[in-house]
Amino acid sequence: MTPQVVTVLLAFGANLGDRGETIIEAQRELAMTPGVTHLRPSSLRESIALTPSGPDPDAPRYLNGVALADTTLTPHELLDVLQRLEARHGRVRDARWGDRTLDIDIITYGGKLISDERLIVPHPRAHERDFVLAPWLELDPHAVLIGHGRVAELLARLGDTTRPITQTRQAVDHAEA
Ligand code: A4P
Ligand code: MG
Repeated sequence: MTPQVVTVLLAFGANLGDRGETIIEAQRELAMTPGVTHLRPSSLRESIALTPSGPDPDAPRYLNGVALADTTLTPHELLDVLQRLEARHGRVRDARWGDRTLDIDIITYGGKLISDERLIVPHPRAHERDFVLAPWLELDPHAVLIGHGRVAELLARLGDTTRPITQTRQAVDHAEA
């Protein structure tokens, strides 16, 4: 039986090290991962670090972006791949929402709702994050976040504090595994 192909939205964030290089390299590796095809990355934007006590202008700034991709991996297989990529790029898990070289979250997995001890999808905080919604809107002006509505309206309500970076849009090899 042919495995089902699902379109997913992944969010990338980094505020330590060479942030842009790390994200682009991780996207390249992901595009070459068996079971992942047609990775379509957004541009990267700079954002103020959001910490458990609110935005912190003194913390290292983040680069954030998202990518759509098609996958035949199950949600948990995909999470395993993403966590291996984070580890390979020096991610250390200490404080919640702490500074990091690379964070990759699953924002949506097709139209599926998932809630277990490892995975909550759609990502429970995506609707309140301009650094997720703004690049998503760039990729898909008609995007809808399950349970919250149109991404354009969510972002308009929230306001967009992210800043585009001047660096030209990253080229990711659309390597088909
Ligand atoms: N997990 C559950 N659902 C998911 C999902 N949909 N995608 C679990 C990925 N992982 C998911 O994540 C903790 C656990 O969440 C994982 O082991 C996985 O099983 P983590 O990456 O180890 O830790 P974290 O990222 O610190 O925790 P959390 O609560 O997921 O944080 P967020 O909500 O991702 O926020 N500020 C700016 N400007 N830009 C950012 O990108 N990111 C964060 C992290 C905070 N502040 C930020 C940014
Ligand atoms: Mg995370």
